[in-house]
Amino acid sequence: MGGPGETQIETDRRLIATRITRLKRELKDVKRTRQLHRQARKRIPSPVVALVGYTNAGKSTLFNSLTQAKVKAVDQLFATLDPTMRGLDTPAGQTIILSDTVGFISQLPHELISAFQATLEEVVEADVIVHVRDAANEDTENQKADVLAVLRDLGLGEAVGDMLIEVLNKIDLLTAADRGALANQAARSNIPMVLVSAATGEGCETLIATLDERITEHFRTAEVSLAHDDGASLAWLYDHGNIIERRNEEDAIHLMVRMDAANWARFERRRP
Ligand SMILES: Nc1nc2c(ncn2[C@@H]2O[C@H](COP(=O)(O)OP(=O)(O)OP(=O)(O)O)[C@@H](O)[C@H]2O)c(=O)[nH]1
Ligand SMILES: [Mg+2]
Repeated sequence: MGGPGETQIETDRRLIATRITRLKRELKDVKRTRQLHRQARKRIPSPVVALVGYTNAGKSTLFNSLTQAKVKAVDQLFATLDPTMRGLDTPAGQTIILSDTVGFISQLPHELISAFQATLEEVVEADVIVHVRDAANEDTENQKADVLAVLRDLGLGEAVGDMLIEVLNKIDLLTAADRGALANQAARSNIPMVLVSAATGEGCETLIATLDERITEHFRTAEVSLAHDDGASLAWLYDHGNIIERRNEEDAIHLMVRMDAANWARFERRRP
């Protein structure tokens, strides 16, 4: 407790100040490890799926339920660096990297905003964004608006386009009628919407199938052959795509490249 004469408000202020200092320190650690594993990840040709959403929506629970019992080789790269990334093998035979993120909160204390945004760099680099929502929370629509506003601030408004998936979590807490209404809404939605319960695992298979579908549609793997003196194209491909395989042969450099559709189109335009 505080010194003699300290009022309750003063005590509260002091406790909050201590808490903010601690959170700032933790966020700095997060930022450092993320820089490290981002370098590690450059070597892994797998799409990254970021779970984003309001605080308490169930992102970490979903992260665990999607990846449990599936410890992948790629994890060895991350496990010690950052426990918030884990590999997942899908039924379609793809490996995806799931990334758990810090939840959004409205009216974040302004001292925390810049530190918080640093942790969201991860989201900007993701290939797919899964917006996890607490469908059982009465404030769920406002929370959604807040999260979408943050995504827009990150420059991820319209650009995210078809790589945004909405997950309506905690359906185990809903009445059958509410579930039915949500299922209807999901069926009419422009963006993929999946009903799940991270707690019971219900809907998780559908979610993974949806991820599989999006990623398969979006990314294409193809072989590219470059002349040995075409260093510019080579650098461009390393920058924009994932080089899965590289063979330097006498006639040319042969690459297996995985890239999204927009970048393939850009690459075609670059070629004479
Ligand atoms: N009933 C029910 N509870 C859930 C479900 N998913 C998560 N929860 C609970 O919701 C609370 C928050 O879950 P978390 O996974 O920690 O939420 P989060 O989105 O990671 O939260 P932050 O990390 O703070 O952003 C926990 O008490 C979970 O047990 C669900 O599907 N059903
Ligand atoms: Mg969490």
